[in-house]
Amino acid sequence: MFCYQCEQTAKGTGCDKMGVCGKQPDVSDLQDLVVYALTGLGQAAVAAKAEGKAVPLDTGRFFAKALFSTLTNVNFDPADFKPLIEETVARREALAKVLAASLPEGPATFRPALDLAGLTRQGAEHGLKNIPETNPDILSLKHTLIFGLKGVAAYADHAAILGQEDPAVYEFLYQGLADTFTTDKDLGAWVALVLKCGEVNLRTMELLDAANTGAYGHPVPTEVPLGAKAGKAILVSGHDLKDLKALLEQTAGLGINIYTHGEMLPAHGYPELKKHPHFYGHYGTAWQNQHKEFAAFPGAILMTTNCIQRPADSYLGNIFTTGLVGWPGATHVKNGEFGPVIEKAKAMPGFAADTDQGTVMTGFARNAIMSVAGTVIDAVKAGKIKHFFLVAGCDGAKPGRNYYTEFVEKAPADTIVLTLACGKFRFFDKKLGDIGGIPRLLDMGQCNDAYSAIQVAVALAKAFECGVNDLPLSMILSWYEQKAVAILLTLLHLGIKNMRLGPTLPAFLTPNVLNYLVANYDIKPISTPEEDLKAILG
Ligand code: FSO
Ligand code: SF4
Repeated sequence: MFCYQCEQTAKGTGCDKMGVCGKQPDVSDLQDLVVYALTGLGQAAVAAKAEGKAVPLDTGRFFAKALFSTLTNVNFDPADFKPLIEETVARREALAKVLAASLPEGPATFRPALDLAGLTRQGAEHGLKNIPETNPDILSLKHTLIFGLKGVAAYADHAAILGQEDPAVYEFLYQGLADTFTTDKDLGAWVALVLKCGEVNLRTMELLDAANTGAYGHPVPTEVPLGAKAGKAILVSGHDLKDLKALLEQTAGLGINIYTHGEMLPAHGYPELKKHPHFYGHYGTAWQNQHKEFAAFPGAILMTTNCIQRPADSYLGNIFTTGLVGWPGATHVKNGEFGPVIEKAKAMPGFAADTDQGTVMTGFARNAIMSVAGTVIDAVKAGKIKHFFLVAGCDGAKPGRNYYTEFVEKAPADTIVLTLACGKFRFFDKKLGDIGGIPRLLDMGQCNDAYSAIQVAVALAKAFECGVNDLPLSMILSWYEQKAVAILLTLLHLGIKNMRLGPTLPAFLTPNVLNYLVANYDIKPISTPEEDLKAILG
């Protein structure tokens, strides 16, 4: 195995014995084989387009799902990858049959082994290091593109689940993976292709925004209890709002309270979700704390997407996976049929008593912020708001991530902190007060709601008649997995400069590629909160 797709990669260079995330070598090799097989399907789809032949829309949907299953902390179950590889090849063959041209030797002619052991051996021969490329900088960009495409695939899958699709997104997924097996593009063309991935991701996040707000309404500012209510309980983690909605409907009137965990917190702001009286509160913090937090939860736990960690034996029997998530030994439920989760919650003790642990606010997505845009703009003009910080991205276990907590604590009282994704759990319950009625800490949502932040930044730039880079706005980003890579590429595509990125820089960027980003975008690693605040606020 060799994997260096996420921030916590071993020694900052790559996991090659076993994943720091818990991914076993066989799963890593099988995931590489999924990507290899998808590359072949991508080549077939590109060839079909060139011949004017249609690629079924559901092939795009499948492609996104299969790629999503290889993201960090999504699926650790080897058995789940065999059917994905077989379906990929079957779909490729169906396309190959109608093509006039024959497909090149390689991923497009690959024949999968018949059993899991054989597939694992094949996967070991088709990893990231086996992609045809002699120039290390171009190889770095090819890997960046693969990881960015994984992020796009995740958001495309979420959007498709709620009925929002754009064939152009799927076409880019096909083309992007197919291009990793070409050798005719120079460094400049590869930089352009990687930035194009950011552009396609923006479109994908736009689709997802339309999907979420179309199905559940625009989020509204909402106070969410952090304590518990006496009674039976189910905890829902991940990003999938449709699963949450289905569970809320299936538990109506049963006396079971539903709690969010991790990235599901912003779900409390959606009118069509918050209307359910038993959608109670939020439990716990970010994904890397689940061992401790899940072990103490007295009800069933449902993982809808990443980030799952190896469940401790004490709660393996209470945790359920759905969608693309998998863990060997954890019960997987399909098609929104949550009966087993509900039965487990009924059989478990639930919370014995009410506990008060305060509240947090969420629901400050673009619509909510735009509705007070006039007040915000006046406060900036009157000098009451000096600066905005977007402190956003993922959380993780590294101690260096305390930077983000301290940064928010030390941000001066005349500044506003916008946040999104699971990195917010480093400071989400801080009471930062308000500026003329505008809360100083605004939770805009999940990682995909970076779309909301971009829309707000563009609207502010318009109001102040300047570019986004000229606004009193700084981006302080934390990254962990491949959705964050896709968002970073979107910000680069938009020409955003001066971003600060941590806790460490991606291992998959070579020094030359990094230098290019520094020279053209002034992107910098985080230093200390004091130094960075001083440099930003002058
Ligand atoms: Fe976090 Fe995990 Fe949302 Fe990621 S829970 S780390 S970027 O999957 O998706 O922010
Ligand atoms: Fe290592 Fe991250 Fe890959 Fe897991 S996802 S194997 S931690 S680089």
